[in-house]
Amino acid sequence: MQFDIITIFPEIFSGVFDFGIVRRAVEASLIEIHIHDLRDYTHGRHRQVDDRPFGGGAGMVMKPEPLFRAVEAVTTGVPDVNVALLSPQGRLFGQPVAEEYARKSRLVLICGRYEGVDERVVEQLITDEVSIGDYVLSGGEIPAMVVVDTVTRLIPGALGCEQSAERESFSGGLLDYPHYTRPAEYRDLKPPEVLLSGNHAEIERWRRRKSIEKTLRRRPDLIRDRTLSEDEQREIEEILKEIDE
Ligand code: 9WO
Repeated sequence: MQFDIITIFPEIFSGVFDFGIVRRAVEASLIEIHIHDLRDYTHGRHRQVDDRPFGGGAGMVMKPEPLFRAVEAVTTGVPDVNVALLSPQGRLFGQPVAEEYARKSRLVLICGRYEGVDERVVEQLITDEVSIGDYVLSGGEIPAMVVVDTVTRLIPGALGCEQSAERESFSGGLLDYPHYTRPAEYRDLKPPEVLLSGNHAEIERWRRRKSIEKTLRRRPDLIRDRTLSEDEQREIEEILKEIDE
């Protein structure tokens, strides 16, 4: 996967991709991350990327010409490329959208600033408007980092065998189960016995159950929106009875 990020603040990305799984994915050539300074696509001495809004009002709007030039420079000759604008007006970015992007070979991420981008850019260049949540930020750069991180983890080979994608929180649409590590006793606090039992079938059952329990308590919407197997339905009925008690 090649990510192309278009921004007026390229320095924001210094260092953020230099750690952990994303760094390893770059080193293994599983991904490439190209940061493009929008000002490099301006003409004229002022390198102007914004201008006053038609119709008046506060703030500035990102001019269309640099964005058209930048997107065309990055996408020319590339078939089937998603051009995503990070914006609070977009479709909510969640694990399903991340999985869709992880199957592509290219993704262009446009980071808006000021009051937003000229609507002609949205209409002509953008294939996806994407929001990472219902809050207003100062720009699309942090959301772009979120997209790169989330999508990278889903690219085959990006996670070590220790951290299999299977185990991921949300992979089954459920929340994660609780984790414990050494020491086996700390200030009189002990992990659940089953985790020390060596009985791997029992451990797996316990983890599944904790996942479902936590999801039912904290995010029942995630269970409602899922298609459940008969086994899962039976387990949920059981847990619900216990929670009632
Ligand atoms: C500002 C604003 C003020 C009052 C009412 C609505 C409003 N919307 C915005 C707005 O969208 N400002 C943007 C700031 C303009 C483009 C870049 N900015 C941005 C992107 N803020 N938040 C995001 C963003 C992107 C993806 N997911 C979550 C937030």
